Amino acid sequence: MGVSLVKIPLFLLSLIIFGIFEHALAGTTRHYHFEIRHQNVTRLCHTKSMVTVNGQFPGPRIVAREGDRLLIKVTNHVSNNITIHWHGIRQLQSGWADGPAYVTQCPIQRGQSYVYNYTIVGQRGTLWWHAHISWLRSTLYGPLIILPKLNAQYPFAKPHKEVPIVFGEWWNADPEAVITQALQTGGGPNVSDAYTINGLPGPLYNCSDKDTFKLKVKPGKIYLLRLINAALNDELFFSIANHTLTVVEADAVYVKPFATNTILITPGQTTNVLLKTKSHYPNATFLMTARPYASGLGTFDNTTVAGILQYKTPPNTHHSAASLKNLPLLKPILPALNDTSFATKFNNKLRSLASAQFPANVPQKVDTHFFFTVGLGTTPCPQNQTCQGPTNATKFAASVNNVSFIQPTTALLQTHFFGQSNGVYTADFPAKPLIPFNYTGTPPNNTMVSNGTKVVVLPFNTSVELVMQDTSILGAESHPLHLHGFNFFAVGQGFGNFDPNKDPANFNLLDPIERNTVGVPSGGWVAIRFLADNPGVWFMHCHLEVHTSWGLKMAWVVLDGKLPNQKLFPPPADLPKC
Ligand SMILES: *[C@@H]1O[C@H](CO)[C@@H](O)[C@H](O)[C@H]1NC(C)=O
Ligand SMILES: *[C@@H]1O[C@H](CO)[C@@H](O)[C@H](O)[C@H]1NC(C)=O
Ligand SMILES: *[C@@H]1O[C@H](CO)[C@@H](O)[C@H](O)[C@H]1NC(C)=O
Ligand SMILES: *[C@@H]1O[C@H](CO)[C@@H](O)[C@H](O)[C@H]1NC(C)=O
Ligand SMILES: *[C@@H]1O[C@H](CO)[C@@H](O)[C@H](O)[C@H]1NC(C)=O
Ligand SMILES: *[C@@H]1O[C@H](CO)[C@@H](O)[C@H](O)[C@H]1NC(C)=O
Ligand SMILES: *[C@@H]1O[C@H](CO)[C@@H](O)[C@H](O)[C@H]1NC(C)=O
Ligand SMILES: *[C@@H]1O[C@H](CO)[C@@H](O)[C@H](O)[C@H]1NC(C)=O
Ligand SMILES: *[C@@H]1O[C@H](CO)[C@@H](O)[C@H](O)[C@H]1NC(C)=O
Ligand SMILES: *[C@@H]1O[C@H](CO)[C@@H](O)[C@H](O)[C@H]1NC(C)=O
Ligand SMILES: *[C@@H]1O[C@H](CO)[C@@H](O)[C@H](O)[C@H]1NC(C)=O
Ligand SMILES: *[C@@H]1O[C@H](CO)[C@@H](O)[C@H](O)[C@H]1NC(C)=O
Ligand SMILES: [Cu+2]
Repeated sequence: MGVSLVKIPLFLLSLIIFGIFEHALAGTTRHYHFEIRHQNVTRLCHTKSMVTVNGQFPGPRIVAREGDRLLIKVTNHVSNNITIHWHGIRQLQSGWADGPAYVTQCPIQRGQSYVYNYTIVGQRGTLWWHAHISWLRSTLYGPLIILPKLNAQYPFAKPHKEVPIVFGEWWNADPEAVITQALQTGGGPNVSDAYTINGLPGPLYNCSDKDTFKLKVKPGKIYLLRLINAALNDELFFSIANHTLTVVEADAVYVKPFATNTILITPGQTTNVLLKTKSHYPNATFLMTARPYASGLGTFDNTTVAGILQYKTPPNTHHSAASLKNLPLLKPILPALNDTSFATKFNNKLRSLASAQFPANVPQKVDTHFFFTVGLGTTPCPQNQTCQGPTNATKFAASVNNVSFIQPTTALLQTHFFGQSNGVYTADFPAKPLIPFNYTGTPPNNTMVSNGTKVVVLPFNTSVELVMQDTSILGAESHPLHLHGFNFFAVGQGFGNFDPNKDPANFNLLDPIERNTVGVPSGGWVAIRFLADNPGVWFMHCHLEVHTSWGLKMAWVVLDGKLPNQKLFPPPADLPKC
């Protein structure tokens, strides 16, 4: 599939560099080619021609080491406009490679190529890549694995094997048609038909037995599972029957290890867990399952994806292939679909490792405070149309501080860099709600949102504290907010309305979790801190794709600093044009 002549020498070249010169160099340059093409894929007895990278679904795995440079040439052969985002990569001074469409770049149009060029600085762990335009990430996604520097150790037992486990969401229909229709009618989009593990829905769906992910393990070993939630619209619980998982990393940051039977992972988040297999061959086969944590009122896909954990039998044992089949299949018990109490307890267990080698550099002083409401609202139904939003007379919308973001027709970063932002965006994004109300109380009568392409401008090195407050305007709901260009520390969270007089006293400034995507609790708030030390334009949005489509997004513009290493580089020559 799509093995071009150009590809082989480059591939060999990267092998040679990886194999021979890696020992000598501080960082290696790794080349990848992403050819965007259609590929027919069948799941649940439905065949779809889907947009893929290199004909693969899920897409190829990128493996690099901390300190490496990645050069990923993306060539678009399909009629959809494409951009790719490297989710969680800091992109220090390389904002042109970040990827959100119309924020850091114009899309790559059919027949065009763009080389994403960036260095991985001070990060190691599991991240992922995905398309960042419309709903194309439903099929365009894959793991981005950053190994520690050569000879560096994990701060936990060396695993016998490392296995990416990527959760996705499958529609029998074309997801692009699903969101186009939803935006037109103003109603909620049709929910997916299945969840997937590494692209496979598993045996709990009709016509899906053969599409089951199997993890074959040996007894008495430690496996590192690299969990990635690439689903579009659903936070997920995940568990393996009769096995305990030890969480060791979140969003490519080491955490204080803790054991749990079930993990919660929002879209956009990654979690590394250690799975210690049983010391002897067990008398059973085990299901691993995932299904949603759903806090909102809307309908959602409430189905369950399953994979199989199977112990490999050594040769010459009484366990024949036939007897293996007859083993009981044990199923894990997952929390209820609306178990907010589990979600809260789980999130409270996540702490930065905060060791001498991996310190938690929590900003201790704050230069600027922000308070953003996040949640759903409505826009008017156009005349002569019936709409399917609330009361049938409106369309669903979503906003931050009541501003529903309007996507520009040119990229924000370009207009910022060249001083041409006039008429493209305004720097008046509100630092707090213009009209305060009881955010988690009785909903206000007026649910209409305002709109605009508004940004916050931050001087270089501003220390930011941002409280994100869920609203109950159309029902409380957890929102996984993702910030591009930075990791942040989640220093506090709570239910109800944030109280600026009482709540900061309880902030954890010692070992809070450091990450790039955090769940704003349903009917509650989360406080984050970050240092704006990366010049560029940085998108922030809900990682529930439907909320992003409805406008739950905004951008931060971080200005250059004075020193050369505090400035954004000029754009690469092949940056796509609008
Ligand atoms: C997908 O299947 C359709 C119908 O069988 C066929 O016409 C088309 O060529 C296939 N596309 C690819 C990329 O294989
Ligand atoms: C990648 O970016 C670096 C830093 O800007 C630059 O020196 C290098 O030439 C770029 N490489 C390619 C292949 O564009
Ligand atoms: C699995 O867990 C259940 C409930 O804890 C227990 O009864 C059963 O013995 C376990 N089976 C195996 C094979 O570990
Ligand atoms: C394995 O299962 C068989 C049949 O169910 C049972 O007789 C046996 O005791 C089990 N062995 C262990 C170690 O659980
Ligand atoms: C899932 O949703 C369907 C349709 O709303 C409902 O009939 C079914 O009972 C739900 N299943 C579970 C496990 O909640
Ligand atoms: C969760 O859902 C169950 C029914 O599915 C309901 O009885 C219960 O009240 C709900 N809990 C919360 C906290 O909403
Ligand atoms: C609404 O429909 C009527 C009758 O079909 C038509 O006369 C009118 O121009 C339409 N208005 C708009 C705003 O489209
Ligand atoms: C909206 O329209 C649907 C279908 O036409 C109807 O069932 C429902 O009662 C309406 N809801 C309201 C609030 O008018
Ligand atoms: C906000 O609404 C909640 C729920 O109705 C209520 O308990 C709370 O007292 C209200 N807060 C304020 C400040 O009015
Ligand atoms: C909101 O609507 C209710 C019922 O329609 C009405 O009683 C109330 O006065 C309204 N409140 C405001 C502030 O307009
Ligand atoms: C934005 O708000 C203006 C003024 O309320 C309105 O006319 C316009 O239709 C809105 N645009 C969108 C895309 O919602
Ligand atoms: C692709 O992007 C270009 C530049 O923004 C735009 O003009 C064009 O309409 C887009 N095409 C599609 C199919 O969305
Ligand atoms: Cu959301």
